[in-house]
Amino acid sequence: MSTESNGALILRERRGAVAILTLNRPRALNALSAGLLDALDAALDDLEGDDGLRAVVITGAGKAFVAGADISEMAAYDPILAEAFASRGQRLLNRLTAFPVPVIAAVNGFALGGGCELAMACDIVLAGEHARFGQPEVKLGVIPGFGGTQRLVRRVGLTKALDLCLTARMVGADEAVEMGLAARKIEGDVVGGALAVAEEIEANGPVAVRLAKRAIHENADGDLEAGLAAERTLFALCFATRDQTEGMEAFLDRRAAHFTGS
Ligand code: CO8
Repeated sequence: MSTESNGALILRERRGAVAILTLNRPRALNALSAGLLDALDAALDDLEGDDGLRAVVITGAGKAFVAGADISEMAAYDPILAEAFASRGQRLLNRLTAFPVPVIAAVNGFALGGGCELAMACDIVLAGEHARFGQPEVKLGVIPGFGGTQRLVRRVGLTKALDLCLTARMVGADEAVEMGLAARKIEGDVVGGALAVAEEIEANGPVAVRLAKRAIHENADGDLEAGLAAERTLFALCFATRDQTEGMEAFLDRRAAHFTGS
């Protein structure tokens, strides 16, 4: 627990079916303190049971997305506290990956260490013009602890993951997109860009979107046969939904589909 008040650590905004969570410790470049991790967990608790929710956008206040775990808190850790903090962060980031609706990282600035790890735990990473990604932990004499050594390999492959984690160099939006760390570069307002991406998602069948996210994440690390079997099951499940009937009828009638998410 932290002595910080959780109240203002995350700004919450609702735009129709999309929730925007703004990490709000700009004077510390939104560094992930224990209090900020608690506040993010609490925000997810509140959003999780919300049936009208179609996507979540996560961004940072000020010039950073998140400049990493809070170094002033970590400096005094012993191995026991470090393990507990890494577990805490990993559980929270796993929660984002497993979150029922798509989570979009609108990376407005520095996304370093735990910030890069947070972005990678999201489904779609959007890089604003000022985005700077990196895993600079080795500069501090430590290694990534919120999943960076694992998720970065899965996102960009061994060659680039080793490059970033061993040199601690930062990459901008263009290079992040080129290496597959970010899905798209957004010129101008990155949160506006994220809302536009959320709108693209909202136009699709809500149950299908959830199941597609699940099929991809749950089997990303397994073998192909197990993944294909899981995909078949979820594909079949779509045929128990009104959204499937509506989506296919609308296509055949040459009209827009009106999905109900059921
Ligand atoms: N933690 C705490 N405070 C931070 C952090 C941070 N990660 N990053 C920046 N700040 C603070 C600075 O101390 C400064 O505070 P103050 O004004 O009180 O001195 C304020 O934010 C502004 O920062 P700068 O003056 O340094 O701003 P610049 O624009 O000059 O530089 C940088 C921006 C390049 C982003 C620079 O701040 C920087 O290098 N920050 C640290 C980045 C970093 O190393 N991140 C990795 C941290 S380790 C990590 O994330 C591991 C995750 C897993 C941990 C699990 C293990 C237990």
